[in-house]
Amino acid sequence: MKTLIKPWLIAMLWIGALFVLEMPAALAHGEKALEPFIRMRTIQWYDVQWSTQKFNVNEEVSVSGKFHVAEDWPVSVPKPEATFLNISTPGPVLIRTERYLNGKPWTNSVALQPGGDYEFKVVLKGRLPGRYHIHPFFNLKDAGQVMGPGAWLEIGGEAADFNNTVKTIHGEIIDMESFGFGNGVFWHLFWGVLATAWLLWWVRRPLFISRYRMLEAGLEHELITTNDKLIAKAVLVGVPVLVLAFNAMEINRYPDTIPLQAGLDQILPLPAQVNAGTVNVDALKAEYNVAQRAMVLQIKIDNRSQSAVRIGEFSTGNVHFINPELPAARHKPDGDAITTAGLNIDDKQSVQPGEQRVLTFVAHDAAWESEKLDGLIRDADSRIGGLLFLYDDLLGKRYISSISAAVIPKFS
Ligand SMILES: [Cu+2]
Repeated sequence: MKTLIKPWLIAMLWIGALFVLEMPAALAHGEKALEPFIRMRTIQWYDVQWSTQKFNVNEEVSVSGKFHVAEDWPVSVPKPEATFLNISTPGPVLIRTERYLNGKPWTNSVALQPGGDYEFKVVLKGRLPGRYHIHPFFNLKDAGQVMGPGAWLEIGGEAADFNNTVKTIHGEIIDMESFGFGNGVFWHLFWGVLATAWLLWWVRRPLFISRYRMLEAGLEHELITTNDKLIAKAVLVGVPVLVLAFNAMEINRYPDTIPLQAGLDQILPLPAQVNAGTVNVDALKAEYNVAQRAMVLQIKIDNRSQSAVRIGEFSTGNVHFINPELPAARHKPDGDAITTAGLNIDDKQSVQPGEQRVLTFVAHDAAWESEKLDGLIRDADSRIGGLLFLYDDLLGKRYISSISAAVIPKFS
């Protein structure tokens, strides 16, 4: 017996060890699951910053940033007519206290305009201590979630210290953690018991086969008794009366309430950026070199601004390719979005004011593969989209262009 168990034990240990080795891969939580063309050509995040990444329970943290809504919105993705900016967390580890879009308080869903730029800010409060990977993300109606850059947040302190009280419009202070909890439990139990009793009333009797036989024999009248009918009538009348009566009681008890909002907020994009019409960038073609993990993009820059500009950064799907020769482009990363110096431009000369120039840049990094963005070449919609950041040589002013092009894969 002993000799039989041993090999099994060893095999099990090996399998266990393999799972443990695989653990780092399991840390991700679906950020890369969405098709690359959706991550690259819908919501294009930039300048996303957390006010702090280490704070305590009850302390506030805010995440702010900008996003561009791609002009080249994929045809297979429903238009962003109802969208909601949310925060992805592993459970209720934070609570959201405030949310703003373009500086305006924002509670409902909003329609976004392709081509527009928006600025957001979400204020959160620490609830459960721990270390969590948190993302701002967009829920697009009928399309899914587009993740923004994630960041590790470390919440210290004690869970028991969390306090979540609000003042009602009548000045009463209530604890949001427990307010109405007993009421919620009571009504769930009440309807649960009623529904179960109704089911049991029927289920306790012989079911399908025997009833089918009686039906076949023409005895259907005996299937439903007078008691059945009486109870059915009582439920039919009793339930609506009960609902209406308790509703009337609650309205009486809380005469001034604000209903849950279900409208659509109307918030327009930021006023056309200062760069609109100043530096125009048009993507001419894109090639992805599979072996080198490099995207080669040919673009045309039309510089109508007052000073010379250079390419500083190309960002797509939360990966930032920085031109290492341009110090101005080296910015604080968006959370822990991938920032790499893998941006090479064939023509190092600045584009002069009034000049139009075609140039090619290469964005190369293993991130194309590790972020599963290279899956693009196997998609039915093999178009790339991203933001190109150009910098003014003199003032360091930044111009942002959303570019897109069809991608042709190169396998050698
Ligand atoms: Cu994450």
